[in-house]
Formats: sequence, C-alpha cells, structure tokens
Amino acid sequence: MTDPSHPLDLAADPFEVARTAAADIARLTGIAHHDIAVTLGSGWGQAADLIGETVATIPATEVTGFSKPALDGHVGTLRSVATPDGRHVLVIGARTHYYEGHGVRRVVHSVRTAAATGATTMVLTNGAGGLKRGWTPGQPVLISDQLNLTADTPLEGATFIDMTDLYAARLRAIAREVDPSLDEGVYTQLRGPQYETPAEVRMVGAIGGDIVGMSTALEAIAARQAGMEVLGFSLITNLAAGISPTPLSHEEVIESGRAAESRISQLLADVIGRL
Ligand code: 8IG
Repeated sequence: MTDPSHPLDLAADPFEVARTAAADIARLTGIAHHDIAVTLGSGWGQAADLIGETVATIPATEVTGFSKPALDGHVGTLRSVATPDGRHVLVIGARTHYYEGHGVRRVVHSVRTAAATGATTMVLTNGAGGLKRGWTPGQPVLISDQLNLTADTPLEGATFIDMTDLYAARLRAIAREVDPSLDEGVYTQLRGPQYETPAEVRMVGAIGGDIVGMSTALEAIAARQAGMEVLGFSLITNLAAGISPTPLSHEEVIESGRAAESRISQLLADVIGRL
C-alpha cells in the first residue's frame, strides 16, 4: 500500500518533509508561526469553532505529505485559529491512522509538521474504548500515560527518548482546573482496525491499560521527540469489548461521539484557552 510518488515514502528526511509542510501552511494561512497544535479525533470536531476565530481553513491535501482521510468522520482539513489572547492554534482534522498501512512516517507527519510550524504544545484527542469501572460512553478522560502495543515506533535509529511524564502533569493539572471531574487513564494503542477480542481487553487491563484506541501513542512519541509538551484526551465512545454486554458497532461509536460532541468540544476549547 505504499505510494512511490508520496514524499514520505522516499528516502527523504521526514523532518525536512515536515518543514516543507510547515512552509506550505505558513503560505496558505498567512500565519508564519503557530503556538499550539491540536488533533481532533472522533467526537471532538466542534472544538475548532470554540477555540477562537478561524483565520484560514485549508484542505490537508494541499499540504506536503498529507494523505486523504480514510473515514467520513475525519475531516481532512487544517485550520489556523486565533485565540482571544492572540495565540495561533493549528487545528489538525486530518489524521492518518496506522491501520491505513502507509507507514508510521505518515502517521506522525502531522505532529512533526505542527512542531515545524513552531508549536510547543501538542494536544491529541481521540475516540476510544474504556475499561475502567464506572466509565460510561460519552465521557471524556485525560490520558495519564500510554502503552504502545503497535510493535512500531516513529523513531528511527539510535534515538533514545525519555518517556517519563510524556503526558505532562503540568498540562493535566490545568485541564483538571477547568473540569475537576475529569478522570484519567492509561491509553493503549493497538494496531486495529478490528476492535479487540474480550481476551485482548482482559490482557490490556492486566498490564495496566484503561483505554483502548488506534491512534494516539505513536503521535505522542513523535511529539515528545520534537520537544513538544503533550496533552491527551480520550472520549470514551464505547466500553471495551467484553466490558460491555453488547457487541461493538462503528455506528454506536459515531453516535455517542455525536451526542457528547458539543460538551467535550467546549471543554477542550476552555482548556486550550488556559494553556
Ligand atoms: I471510537 O473499543 C474506538 N476506537 N482499539 N478499541 C479500539 N479502538 C477504538 C475503540 C475500541 N473504540
């Protein structure tokens, strides 16, 4: 499934490709520098309008290295949004998932591009399955740490990066000031695209995972490599397989995301306003 015409499949340095993409964004938005980047996963899509004034919206396909979205629920646009206090937020609505099979360089290209635009804070959001007792679909939770079960990494070569405090305690404290009821949990990325079996969910629980998803862990590693501070939110759209008495359906996931969307988007915008 690799595409030989794609810049990230070439021998090119992926950081050089990200710098080219950042230059595209600067040219197309007229904003030379962004301060914060946020990736909007399923259920979080309304946040862009609440963060501030949209300066420019650009199709991701006009930016070097970005792919077309695989799912209808994922809007393939990049937006530059100005906050009331004058900061510039790059809103990424174009996520490439690992299961699409284009390789991990493309998965983390948006994060590396965000860093190349100048962003020093990376906010990663997703829709995910929940394991913790008491969690209910539609509930947003903070990501406290992660298990990367993809057996892959965006790091190449002898790149030994510290992963302590990956999801910055400082940023999580700010989020809890905005909403003291926010619980937190350990995000576990699996390759997907199939959801877990009940046995896999029991395994995740046994090794310390609270949330199961298919996106964020590889992105967080790349953000840390780029020197950004990371904040992560999961919208629990469904109870993980075997926790819930009913089978998972993509429709259920989309529907509970939709039901929670305006509330959690406001939460996200409020948190970004305080970062
Ligand atoms: I939305 O239950 C969503 N994404 N792996 N498991 C995994 N990813 C998910 C799930 C889930 N729900």
